[in-house]
Amino acid sequence: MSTPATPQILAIAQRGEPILAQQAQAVRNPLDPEIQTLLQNMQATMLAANGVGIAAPQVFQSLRIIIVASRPNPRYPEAPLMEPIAMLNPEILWQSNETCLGEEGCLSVQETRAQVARAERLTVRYLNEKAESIKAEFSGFVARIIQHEVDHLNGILFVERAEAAES
Ligand code: K2U
Ligand code: ZN
Repeated sequence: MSTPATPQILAIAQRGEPILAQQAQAVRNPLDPEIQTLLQNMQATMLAANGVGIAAPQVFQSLRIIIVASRPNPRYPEAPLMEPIAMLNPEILWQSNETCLGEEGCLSVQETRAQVARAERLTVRYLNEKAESIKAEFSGFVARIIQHEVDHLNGILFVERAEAAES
């Protein structure tokens, strides 16, 4: 009987790595054990880096997989504490016209914070780690994380969206 592998802390790609500017590929076999292992390792890596989200390209896997794991933090004390959600092949189906400005950071862009305008609410469809199709609505900080992570799947870093620093 195979014992479950211990989660690995993976190297995080830094700004300038080509993989961070690529369009990630859809996951074709969500139930493949390699995908399940990648999900474990992405979550362990995110938690070790004190992140509230992570995208597969950040750990050098050009696949459309993100993990969303909001928790209260100094910049967003009212952020909800949530069980991490793995989203395979996430698609933002709708987003509100209302946007809100908020501070973002990135595990791939050290020592940088910037104000980014994001949609306040969105509806996303994705496959969960059991390959079940889920459609759900999110708002506020969690919606912000989802937009930040989906950007990673499309080769976009938050600094490319950052509002010009207030003069
Ligand atoms: O994708 C990543 O690099 C993880 C980011 C996710 C994030 C996106 C938008 C707004 C905040 C975070 C890391 O969590 S950066 C660390 C962090 C944590 C809480 C608040 C701000 C920055
Ligand atoms: Zn990031």
